[in-house]
Amino acid sequence: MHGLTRRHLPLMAACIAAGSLAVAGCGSSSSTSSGSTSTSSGGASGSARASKKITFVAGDKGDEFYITLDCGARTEAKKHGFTVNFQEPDQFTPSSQTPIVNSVAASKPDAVLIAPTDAAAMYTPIKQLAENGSKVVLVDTTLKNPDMAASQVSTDDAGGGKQAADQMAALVGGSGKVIVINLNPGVSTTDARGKAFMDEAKLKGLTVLTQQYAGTSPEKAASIVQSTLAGNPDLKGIFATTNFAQDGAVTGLRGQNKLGAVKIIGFDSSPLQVQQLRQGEVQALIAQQARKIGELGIQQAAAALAGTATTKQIKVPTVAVTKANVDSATVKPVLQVKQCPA
Ligand code: T6T
Repeated sequence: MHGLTRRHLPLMAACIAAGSLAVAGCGSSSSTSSGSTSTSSGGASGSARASKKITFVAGDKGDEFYITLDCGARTEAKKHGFTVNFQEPDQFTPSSQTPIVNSVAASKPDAVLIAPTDAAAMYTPIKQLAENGSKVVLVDTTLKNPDMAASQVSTDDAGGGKQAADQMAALVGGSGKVIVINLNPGVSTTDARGKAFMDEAKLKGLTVLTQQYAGTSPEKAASIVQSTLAGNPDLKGIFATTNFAQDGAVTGLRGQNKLGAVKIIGFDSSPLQVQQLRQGEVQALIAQQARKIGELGIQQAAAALAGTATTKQIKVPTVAVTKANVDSATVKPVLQVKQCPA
């Protein structure tokens, strides 16, 4: 979660610097009051570029994946002299994200980085952003029709799902029952992870019993695990496509005394997920390079604003993390953080 210092002080400074309360996150409107803004005078050489305002609309609040992506965006934005305003919907749902997008559209930032919470339902509000004059870069998730986007920067989610299935097959010895606990249907990233896992798991000889959706509720994920175990005490593995699902899977297995006996592979690398990996409750994590996605997102926004060529689609590879490599120099930089380093 964000601390008060990070959230409010830079926001106030940026609002004063912007000389306007109309900047998203500077006003008192409840839909934008969770925003934080950082401004840097370094990097840009006094050109018009220095005044560009970027807003990053995350998928949900307090989610360390988006916090880490925001850190990468801020680091890159500094180099261009851009400001970044961070907006977090309360829930990972179109109904929570849409009012924020509408409010951001009204404030007309130069560019918006956004992670759509639904590949279809977020089309109209995001199209409106572009029609209001903001350059749009889709980060993390994307839309079925990304026609308004200068670029889409995401993880290679299908590659990550396949990687998870390969690891699972190795962990359970090439056969046995596994399940997938997913987020919500219609989310581009997690849909791709789940599908690729199931396709590859079947090829590897595993039996995929079911894919079920727990939203962002660890409690729901825990109850999916418990009810699956009731009918399938020989369950061998769980693929959790998000941190929320992983947390619930750990709770569900703990309740049945099955931690370690049933293997868990999680997606992402939040501090809690890493702790569960270190404790041996989870056997592997498929980590995203959230910082890198933020950096690339800003680079694409900068190109769009400068009128130079953008790359329509960028896919960033995942990194497989185990207890054995979690402290290595390649893995450490991809682990998620609760707040950006000072
Ligand atoms: O896994 C991330 C993100 O990539 C996905 O699109 C939605 O869920 C998360 O935010 C969970 O941290």
